[in-house]
Amino acid sequence: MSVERLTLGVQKKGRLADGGFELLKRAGVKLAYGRDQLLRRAENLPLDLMLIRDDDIPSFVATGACDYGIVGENVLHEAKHRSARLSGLEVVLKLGFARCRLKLAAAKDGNIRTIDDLNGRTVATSYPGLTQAYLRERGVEAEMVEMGGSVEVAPKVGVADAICDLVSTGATLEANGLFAFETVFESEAVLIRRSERAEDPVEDTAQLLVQRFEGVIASRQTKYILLNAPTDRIEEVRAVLPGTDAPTVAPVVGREDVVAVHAVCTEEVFWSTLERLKAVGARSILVMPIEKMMA
Ligand code: PRT
Ligand code: ZN
Repeated sequence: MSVERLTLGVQKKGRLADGGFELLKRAGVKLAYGRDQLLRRAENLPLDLMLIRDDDIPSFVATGACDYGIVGENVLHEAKHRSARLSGLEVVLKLGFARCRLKLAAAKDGNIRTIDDLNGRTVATSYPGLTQAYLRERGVEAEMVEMGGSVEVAPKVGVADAICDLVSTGATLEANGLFAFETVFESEAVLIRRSERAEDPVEDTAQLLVQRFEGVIASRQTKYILLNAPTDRIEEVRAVLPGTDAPTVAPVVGREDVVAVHAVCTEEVFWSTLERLKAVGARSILVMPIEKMMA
């Protein structure tokens, strides 16, 4: 019996594509070479990627053209505001990349300082649903001016009084003389599917993929630390190690006063962490990335 193939909607080109392909690669998905512009076949799993624009991913998943999709939460929620048909989509997993914030911003030298100043004003955005809902919840009535891109130029050219746009580093706002005064929505890439999935023929592949994605996400921030510590200061060393509950302590041949410590740290290890470890007597400290993890 042939296994049903899972179709995963992925952005064809852009920020979500970059992170999505990296995630799939780290999850062990090998893509077969192909000329097809729309479908890419995985050669080692019953999985096909459908390469489309990120804005189309929610409706492709909702209609069943794709079983699952990788999309920004911003696009997912905006789509839900626009169409009741898309309310049956659910987030399976947060993927931890393409993080950004949808922010209200206005000219630094203008007279808009807070969201209350937006009453009776115009706001340029590619996210009118999210923006309008946020403002209405706070009792602010503003008119949305929908734009497909280059939203940051709207105040300068007189298209709108303020903007609501995605921000990651803030450099675009800065370059256009704008300042952000309110965060409307926080977003990252997510894996989505339809919530109603009676007798799902791709369930096994989906479970395997989700488990591997979880492993990749966990291993991204997890580090393996090796160090030598004075035997009588082991508790102090342990207190400094971030996000570890039970480090392994092993003897060092020929040394009574020193032990070797191995620990998996689930939190970020900073240079300052190493400096604090050194201050409590740790030496020969190594921090190594973890390639794969499975609980
Ligand atoms: O062609 P297609 O429709 O598929 O691509 P797209 O142009 O719509 O998407 P793309 O690749 O730009 O973004 C896809 C998704 O990435 C978005 O929906 C978000 O979920 C996420 N993302 C994360 C961002 C950003 N960060 C981001 N900084 N999307 C856009 N930006 C833009 C923003 O609109 C602004 O113009 O980058 C500029 C601001 O960046 P900073 O660093 O200057 O603050
Ligand atoms: Zn798009």
